[in-house]
Amino acid sequence: MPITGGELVVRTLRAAGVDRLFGLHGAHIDAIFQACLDAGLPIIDTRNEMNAGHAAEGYARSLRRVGVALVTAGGGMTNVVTSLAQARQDRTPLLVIAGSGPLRDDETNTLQAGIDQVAIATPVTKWAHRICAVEHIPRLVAQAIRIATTAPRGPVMLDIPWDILTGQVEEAVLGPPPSVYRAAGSAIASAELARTLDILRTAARPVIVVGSEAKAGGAHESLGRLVAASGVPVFSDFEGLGLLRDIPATHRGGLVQALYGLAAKGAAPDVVLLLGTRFGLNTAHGSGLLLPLDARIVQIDPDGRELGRLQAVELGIAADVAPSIAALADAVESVVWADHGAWRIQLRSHIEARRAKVAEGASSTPRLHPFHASEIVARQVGRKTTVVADGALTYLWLSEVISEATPGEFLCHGYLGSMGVGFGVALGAQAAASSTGQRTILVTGDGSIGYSLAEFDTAVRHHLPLIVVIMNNRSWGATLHFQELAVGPDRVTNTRLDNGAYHEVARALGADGYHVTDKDGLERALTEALAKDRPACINVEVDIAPIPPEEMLLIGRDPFERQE
Ligand SMILES: Cc1ncc(C[n+]2csc(CCOP(=O)(O)OP(=O)(O)O)c2C)c(N)n1
Repeated sequence: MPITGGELVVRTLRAAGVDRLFGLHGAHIDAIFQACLDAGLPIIDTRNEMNAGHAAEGYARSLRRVGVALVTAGGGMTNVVTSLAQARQDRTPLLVIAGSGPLRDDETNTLQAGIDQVAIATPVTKWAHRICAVEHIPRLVAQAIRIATTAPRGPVMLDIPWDILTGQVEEAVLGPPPSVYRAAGSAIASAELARTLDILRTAARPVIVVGSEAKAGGAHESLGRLVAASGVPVFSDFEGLGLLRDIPATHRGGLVQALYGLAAKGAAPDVVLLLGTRFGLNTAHGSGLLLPLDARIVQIDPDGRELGRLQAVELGIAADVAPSIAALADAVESVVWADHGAWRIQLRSHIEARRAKVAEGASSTPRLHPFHASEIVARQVGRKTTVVADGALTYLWLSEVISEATPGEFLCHGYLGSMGVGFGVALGAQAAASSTGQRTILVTGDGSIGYSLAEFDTAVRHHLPLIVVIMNNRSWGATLHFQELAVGPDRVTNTRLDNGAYHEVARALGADGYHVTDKDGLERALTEALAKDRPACINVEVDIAPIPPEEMLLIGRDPFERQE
């Protein structure tokens, strides 16, 4: 029996456990759409390929497995480059399958062709490859998934020409189907495990900081055991926060930014165990403001290039993070630990003092204060909520309250810091709800929502009841602040967004829309939207003036130097 290239793609994806795709149609990739139709493999079709990619990222990050996006040749492929770049920076296992012009028409200026898609994708992927024979599809699709899902995880791109997707081969020439879609990672070796425990055991003020590779490996249970048995409090970078959801408040530090200011109290951590956390923006670079320069640091990461990138580490271990946490958790029981109770209480009061300081600084403003709006959102968040954050001032305000809200999952900007990615990520997170049971709330800025307003239509068509809260300060907020603070208050240009009845756009596309201007209105709208099983947009008018503490830090100033 002959089988088409499109059918082979779908068969291989199915065998790898892929249960849905995200995409946007084009004739070049129709053979895959037809095969999905026959195989009953659902495709969530977005209104821009950028969001097909981001939705596949949101799905992958929520379910800790590969996410797949299907885009057409030419513009379809170039539209998804931001998603590839983001997945690379976040280490998200993403497979983008891009159609391309027929091989037989190579170099003939045919439709949507003539660009080297593999070359475009190469710098922003772990692997980019063109499939040039129908019978190679099973092997190369399996290889792509293996590369994407093996630590350090990341994106891959397969370019499949039109005539390879519509071409046929006889089943008989195919050979056995691929067997390995995901390679097992290797845990920390025993000598290094013993040294790590020794460094941790002899510390006076130790902390653990977890990042994306720990979460992607599903270390929730073993991290809980490690923390409970050792008594060492645990923090996370922006990518790892979802891992802390089951850690008791006594041991949960929240986002690593909470460590700021401990040195001034003579209480900086003396030992830091980094589990899949990479140095960079999340660690205030190598400044020592969060992770003291004289602390003894142990860093475990699957990528040797990350070890000691910005600060000296005493022990750098290239190993898969989740199995290493499991190995540490298994070993901690046999160690005699100091009582870190007083240290944990000191940390907790430090965290609470910061929260009180931010709350105190959030005095009355002409419009709703963004901190107050964030607090209201955080109150409605819990174990069953996935929070996606976009915008800049928006996520920085949210960062002051999100740790204590303990969302089941938190999907924020990573090191790419690209505005407008959130809607796609939220679509994917909500699509994962059939497995996770989570309800997704996207908290975003009025600038960022503009990239993806048409995706309310996607949410409506696919019955994805995500809630979009727009912190509408009528500006590209963070860049307006940048102009005011770094260039001069009289130099504000091209950063105001004075229109913005975004709730009406959502309504026009079939979603529910709310326009709110105060705390009670936001509380009511959120409660109502959460009670309904429909997509909703809550357009919240917030004040532009207040400066979040973390924005002060970003521009090199004391976070609490000035509060509006
Ligand atoms: C794709 C992209 N374009 C531009 C920027 C530069 N930028 C950083 S923050 C920002 C403003 C974001 O405005 P908004 O989404 O309204 O969020 P707010 O800061 O007001 O919370 C811009 C334009 C970026 N980071 N990413």
